Amino acid sequence: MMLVGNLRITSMISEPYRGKIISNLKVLDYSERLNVAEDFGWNVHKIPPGYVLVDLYDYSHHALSDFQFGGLFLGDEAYAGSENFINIERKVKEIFGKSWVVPTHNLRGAEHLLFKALLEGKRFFASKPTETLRVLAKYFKSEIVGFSEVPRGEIVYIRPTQETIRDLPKWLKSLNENANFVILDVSLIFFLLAFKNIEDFGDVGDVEGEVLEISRLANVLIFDASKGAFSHVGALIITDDEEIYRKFQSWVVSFEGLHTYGGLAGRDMEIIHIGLSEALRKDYYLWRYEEIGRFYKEVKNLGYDVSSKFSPMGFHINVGNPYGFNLALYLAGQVRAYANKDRLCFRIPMRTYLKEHFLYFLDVLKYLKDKKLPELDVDFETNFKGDEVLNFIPKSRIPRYEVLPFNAYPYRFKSVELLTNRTREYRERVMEEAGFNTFLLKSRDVYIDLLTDSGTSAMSDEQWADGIRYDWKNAYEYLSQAVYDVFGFKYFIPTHQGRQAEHFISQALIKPGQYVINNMYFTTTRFHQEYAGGIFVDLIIPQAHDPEIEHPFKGNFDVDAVYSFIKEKGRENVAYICVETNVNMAGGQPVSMENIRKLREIADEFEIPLVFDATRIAENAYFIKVKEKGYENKSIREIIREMLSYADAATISAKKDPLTNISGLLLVRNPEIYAKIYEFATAFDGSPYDGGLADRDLAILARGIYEMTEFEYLESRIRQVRYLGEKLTSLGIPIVRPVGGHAVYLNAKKFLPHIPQDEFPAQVLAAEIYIEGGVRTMERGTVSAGRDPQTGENRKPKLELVRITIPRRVYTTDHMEQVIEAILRVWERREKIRGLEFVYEAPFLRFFTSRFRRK
Ligand code: P70
Repeated sequence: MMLVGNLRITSMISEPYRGKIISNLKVLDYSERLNVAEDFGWNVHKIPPGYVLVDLYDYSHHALSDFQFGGLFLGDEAYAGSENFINIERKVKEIFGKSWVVPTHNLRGAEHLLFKALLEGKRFFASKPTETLRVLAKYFKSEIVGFSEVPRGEIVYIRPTQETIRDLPKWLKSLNENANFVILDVSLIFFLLAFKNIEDFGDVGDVEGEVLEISRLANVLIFDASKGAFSHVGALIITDDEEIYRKFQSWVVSFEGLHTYGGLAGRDMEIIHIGLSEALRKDYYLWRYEEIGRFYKEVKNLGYDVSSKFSPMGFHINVGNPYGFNLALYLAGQVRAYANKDRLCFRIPMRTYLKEHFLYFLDVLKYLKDKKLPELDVDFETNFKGDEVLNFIPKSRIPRYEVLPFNAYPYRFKSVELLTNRTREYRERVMEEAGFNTFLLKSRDVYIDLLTDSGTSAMSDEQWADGIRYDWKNAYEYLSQAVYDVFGFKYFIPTHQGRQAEHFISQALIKPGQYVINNMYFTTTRFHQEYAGGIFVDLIIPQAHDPEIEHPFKGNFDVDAVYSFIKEKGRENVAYICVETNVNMAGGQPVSMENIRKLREIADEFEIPLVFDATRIAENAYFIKVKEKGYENKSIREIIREMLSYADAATISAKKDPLTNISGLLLVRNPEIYAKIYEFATAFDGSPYDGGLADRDLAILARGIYEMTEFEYLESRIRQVRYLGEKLTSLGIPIVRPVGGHAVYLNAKKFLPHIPQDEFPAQVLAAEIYIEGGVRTMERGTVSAGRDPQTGENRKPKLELVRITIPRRVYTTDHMEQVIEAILRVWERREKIRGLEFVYEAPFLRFFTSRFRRK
């Protein structure tokens, strides 16, 4: 924790994972919430999760890791001798040191078998039995006895808790010495030990060693995989005693499934196998402690009567009317917890929600602090069966609540990629090995990868579903519909990437020697214009070249200059005007609708085409909506439609705004041009109906085109970028102003004024940021600009920048904090940083592969 001026950077620890697949959240209005609640008998527990924004009802809906998701497809669905089971056996032996494993469909399944094999009709001692164990004990006429003294020669069941975990080894030893038979529930053992160690000495410690030691002291272990192994189902019974194993084996086949799958799909066993490996990673426990701990502290600060401690799965508050409270939570905030007797439990799923979701939940709790709650009666008419199915009848009118604004991320993580944080010394070494070029780092050595927003988005579950569902032919039709609905174009071809679309349109429209007028430049766009024989011209407003000038539409053309240029050169000498939306190299700066309209007038007057690079058009439309007069009440889709209504053609790298990992588009108005690009597509890309892409990628793109127009999504995305930029500014760190759409650009000239451009200040700055925080950024300065072909000297661009590019739906605000911390550390020692010199200079696009050393 550190203090900077009056700005406190509180979180030096962020999620050790990033989003891989997201699930969109849908905000309902008040009357919809009322309807839903009524439809489900005013019992919030019964509401399907799809209608809930932040769902703390059940902790077992974790996000799977990407490897676990992959495991879905590695399920060996054979009836007997499954490969996945063999994997589990191996892992269990490694972790718990025991050889015999019986899988069951979940913990209840495992507890059931405990009774059949060991406990039925018997008296046994138990510490903190689960609710289901109590129910089964009744059913099997067993007697559960609590104990404070160590018994002798008895069966003893122990479910360790935070209170008992410290004494557990001692306790187990004396139970052993007194010849007891010990059944130990190890579902939460990693978490409990890790939390204990964090509390005692601030670190996770040697949990692996402790687990081995503890398991050695028990006869039978049971393990709930939905808690300890990030799974959704499944449990394991583990023992080293073959005779006991045989008992379980004979019962498992009667109640669960064969002893090598225990009522689980092969894929679920694979998820457990991979989850067991992940349980050995320490960084998650530190994060989990932080995540729950700060939510707990804030709820306590609000004055709620919280449980004395928080556990690895959550905590509870004591309230008088938990069911009424939960209903109020739903109506005011579309959130819920788990109501139980006299308490409300916050059961927190793992790797699923982001900090803002918890902050939002806190808003709702704060709002409800002294509000009247709905009074509910149980409706006994509806065949009372228990908390999860009963209906309520409101005793009186349900109070009317305000709808609190939901300004958290409008999605949650469904699958995550685990990240590895290396030590500073390690990073120092690999950065040097990579020749101080961030392009040459291995991605596995990067903690937070902000190299590009291109192809790095997390797809939604709907995108995945569409990718699987649509195949040849109907995928193309789906895409045609999306292109028409959102962009308003009938003629288009998909391309494998944006640069191929640039290739085709340049070839179709440029005659050698003609000018092409642009707003600043993008490398690939400019390359293809010049490759087609065009002469590149930049007529962006002059303010765009000054990082410090605040201008709402820094991507605008200098329209007077455009007009005079065409007038002077003659319209036959201008191929087209190329409008880049949210200009990348200027800092993600938008073009205004007014500017576009004027360009259209010029294009009409001279009869030359207007071509868009619409790669980041949704983000541009967002800025028009929030900054330009007359657009406040227009939807993003309407704004995009209007922008493109002025276009004769558009190229799109769909790896950016349209939320795909691969693909591009070329949209054209004129059927003759379409005929031309149709031919190009056939020659260079694939068929004109697929652009050389897999069919699934067409469907994924179609879905992404719709999703990118959701205002709440764009708002949360741009807010994240703005957060990073504004916080850096408040710390005095020089960036390109104002903060743009997809990235924050550090002004390296000002950051490192003592390093001349010939010694590559932006290059060295990017390298130092990696070394400090494992954060990868991209140089956009002298190295990228290359050499002047005439003089052979380094070109010295006005903008010497480091681009910090934010992938879409992947990183969290806590990650941003970590990025700020890394940059701040470099800032504090900036005067000591030296420039670089080439070790190897690549002949083309030298920024990709050149190597450097410190001067
Ligand atoms: C980036 C990427 C790609 C891009 C773009 C605009 C405004 C077209 C394209 C090309 C990737 C990149 C490319 C070259 C150098 C560095 C980085 N921009 N127009 O990171 O599209 O990549 O799909 O062929 O930004 O900004 P594609």
